[in-house]
Formats: sequence, C-alpha cells, structure tokens
Amino acid sequence: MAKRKKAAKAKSKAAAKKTAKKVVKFTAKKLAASNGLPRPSAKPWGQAGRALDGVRILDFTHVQSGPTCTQLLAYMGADCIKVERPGIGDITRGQLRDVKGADSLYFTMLNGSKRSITIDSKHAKGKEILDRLVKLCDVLVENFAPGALDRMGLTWEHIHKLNPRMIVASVKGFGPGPYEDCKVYENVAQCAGGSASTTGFRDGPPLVTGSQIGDSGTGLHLALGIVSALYQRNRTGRGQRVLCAMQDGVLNLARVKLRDQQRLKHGPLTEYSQYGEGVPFGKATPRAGNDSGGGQPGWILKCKGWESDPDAYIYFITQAPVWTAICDLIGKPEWKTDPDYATPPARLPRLRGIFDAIEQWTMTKTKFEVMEICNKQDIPVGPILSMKEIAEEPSLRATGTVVEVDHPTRGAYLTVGNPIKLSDSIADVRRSPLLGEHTDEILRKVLGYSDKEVAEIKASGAITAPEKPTKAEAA
Ligand code: CAO
Repeated sequence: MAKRKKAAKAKSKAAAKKTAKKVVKFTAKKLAASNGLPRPSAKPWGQAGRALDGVRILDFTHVQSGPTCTQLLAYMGADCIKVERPGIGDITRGQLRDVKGADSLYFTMLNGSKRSITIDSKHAKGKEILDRLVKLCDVLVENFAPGALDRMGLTWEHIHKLNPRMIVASVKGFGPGPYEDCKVYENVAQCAGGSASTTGFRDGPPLVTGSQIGDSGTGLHLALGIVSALYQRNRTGRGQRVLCAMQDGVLNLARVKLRDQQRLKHGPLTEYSQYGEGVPFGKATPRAGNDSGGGQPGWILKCKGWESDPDAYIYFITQAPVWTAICDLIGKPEWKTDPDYATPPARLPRLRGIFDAIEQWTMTKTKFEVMEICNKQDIPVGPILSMKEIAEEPSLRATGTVVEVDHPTRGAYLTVGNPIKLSDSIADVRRSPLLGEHTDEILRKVLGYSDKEVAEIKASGAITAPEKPTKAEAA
C-alpha cells in the first residue's frame, strides 16, 4: 500500500514539474510575442501600410482649426471623409481666392489627402445618410460654433447610441465657463490664451503672431487627443468625447509666460532686457520683444543688406559655453576676462551693449555667412528666412515638408506636408478634393447604396444644391 502511495506521489510530482515547465515555456513564448502584439512585420520599412490605415474619419470640419487636425490624420493614413454643404462647401474654398473659379490655397492647403461628399445635414434624407456614416466611421471631428452639431440632431447621445465605439472630437473657442457659447477665430484665441499680451515690444500694443497657434495649434492638440482615444478604445471598446478649446491650446503653447508670471512674485525677470535697462516690472508678465524665452539671452540682429532686404537679419544667442568664441569672433577678446562681461550674471545688465557690439560684426556679413561662421564654432544662430526662401529651399522639398501637388482646376501648388516623420509610415500627401468629388463613390462603396437608392438620394435634394429658380419662376 505504502509502495503504491509512494509511486502515485512521484507520478504527480513529475506531472506538476511538466506543467510548470509548460507554463514557463508558454509565458516565454507570450513575452517573445510582446504582450499580445503581432510579430514584427518582415516587410521593408515604409511598406507595411501607414500608421492610421483602417481608421475612418467623418470629417465635419471647416475653416482652419479642424481641417488642420484631419489633414494630419489623413497624412498618417486615415480615410478622411469630409462632409460639406451642397453647392457651398467649406467657406474657405472661396476665400482669399487667387485663381478665378478654383478652390483657394486657403482650402487646398488644409484639406489634402481627404475625400469630399456633399450632404445637406438638415435634410431628412441627408440625416439618414449621416447616420449610416456614423455607424461606419471611427471618429467624428467637428469645429462648428457651439450647439451647431446638436441642432443637426447629431448629439453625443444619438451618436453614442448608433455607434458606441465612435470618438467625437471637437474644437471650440472656449471650454466650459463664461465664454463657452462664443464663436472664436484665430486672433481671438491668441488674445484670450495669453499669447498677445506677452508678444510684441514693451512700449507697443499687444501683438498677434503670424503662426496660427490658435487654429493650427489647437488642431494639433485635437489630433493627439483623437489618437489617444483610439488607443484607449483598443482596451475599453468604447468611444469618448475629445474637446480642445482654442484658449487652452494657446495657453499650453504660452506656458513659459505663465511660468514667468509666478516668478515675478520672487523678483525681477533677470533674463528680460528690461531688467538690464533698469525698467521696473509691473504686475503681469510683460512683452519681451525679441528676448529669448529661455536662460540663454538672444536678440535679432541686422545683417549685410538690411537696408533694402526686410529679412536680412539673424537671431543670435549668446549661449554661455561659447561666450569666449563669441568674444574672439566680434573682436572683443578683452570681454573674456573682464569681470563685467566674463560671467552670465555680470552680462545680464549689459545685454543691450553686448548685442550692439555683436551687431556691428553681423552687419558686415550676410545672414548665411553669419550662420556658416557661427555654426563652425557651435554658436547657436538662426537666419530670418522669408517665405520665398522657405518655398525655394531644396532640403525642405527633399524631406517632404514642402510638397508640390497638382490640382485639376488650379494647377500645381505648394503645400506643407507632414511635419511629423514616421520611419515606417510614409506620409501620403495628395491634393485636396473638389467639392463633392467623392459623393457617388462614398454612397456606393462605403455606404453600400444601390443604383436605385443613389438615384433616389440624388432626386431628394439631400446631396445637391437647391436649384436656382428660373427668371419666370422668380417673377
Ligand atoms: N448642411 C447643412 N447645414 C450645414 C452643413 C451641412 N453640411 N454644414 C454646416 N451647416 C450649418 C450648421 O449647421 C450651422 O447652422 P445653424 O447655426 O443654423 O445650426 C451653420 O452651417 C454655420 O455653422 P457655424 O456657426 O459653425 O459657422 P459660422 O461661419 O457662423 O462660424 C466659426 C464659424 C469658426 C466662428 C464657428 O464655427 C466656431 O466658433 N467654431 C468653433 C471654434 C473654431 O473652430 N474656430 C476656428 C475657426 S478657424 O479660424
């Protein structure tokens, strides 16, 4: 009996050992597969599709902020279906027109790589088509005035019921609060987000910047929100709302100025040139002209030709580690050891004089000569490049940052390609669509309408502009 018991014990011990071995093997295999991810593709880099392949976007955006976001997602591979009002389309198609009868650059440069379908969202049949699109898309992106989407019947509740996986992403001017119902354009956001009050010269009015930090900046924020929501959806299986307020987006980009606001409580902002000039600070972060925002003082200096060329300037940074090289370059070797100039704190109250001296040197060279000489010495400088120079810069063409695309009605035009470079997801930058160019294709191939149904939709007026009354009818 004892012998039998002993044998059974040994048998079960061996079985347990075998199972444990199997578990270890299984876990190792699983780990090798990297947490459930598929095996690494064996396809050559750039040939395994694009990052957002398979993501379908119902693009209800217009003007600039929303279109910036969806264009970027389209460059990343998403199928972006832009819904536009029949006969009119995105208002920017006709704004700032440079070629008669053709879509403006305002529109074409913000809507590349998308498809266009015209649907009257207030028409009963149009609503039916939109509901079908909601069921088939992953993300709805919109930047209408507050309440407009709800007035179309596309409330969050309605969308979530039709498609619980859908992500609904919106740009609004302001977040919840006293201004939530306001319509907002770029410069309103720059002013409300803290950028304008901290831009410009101390003795001048607040200034807006040419970079569209309110519109394009918020579009970029929204794109990150959408991609994050898509990633979370992989775990939760459900969509969510993504909101980016333009005021918040601008403030996020101007955060160093909120930093300075808090530093003011503890004394003057010593890196601002106003400190060296003995001008007292007020209660709020002041405008700092061309001072650099960081701890390394900088300024814009004239270069050779500045009298006739408005862009013959260079940004020059007196970075501490290369101070001695700067002194030698501008013919002030004595500043290397002079206690008034040798250390960064000693230089702070003398910055204006220092930059005047450097400018005497930069004015003897073109901005590109300054660039070449300084970079050899590791001195950080940046030429003020005009848009003409940027448009013609071969290296920007080579990297796909500036792209020339063809267009059937306006001819070739330049656009900004994807500024975010992914080594395995090569951006596909194509021309913007004509108004309603893909209506038929989307109705049939995406939504599966039959010939008969398409004919009915066309006759209903849901996808076509209302006919203009004839003279006789109007009379
Ligand atoms: N079919 C039928 N109607 C349509 C439609 C379609 N396909 N697409 C849009 N519309 C309608 C909307 O339903 C809305 O109608 P109601 O007001 O009657 O509900 C109407 O067109 C106009 O929408 P809007 O109010 O958004 O447009 P606007 O030109 O008056 O305002 C803007 C533009 C940008 C100020 C506003 O949309 C806004 O504040 N957006 C949020 C902030 C933003 O993105 N600003 C940046 C803009 S870029 O500088």
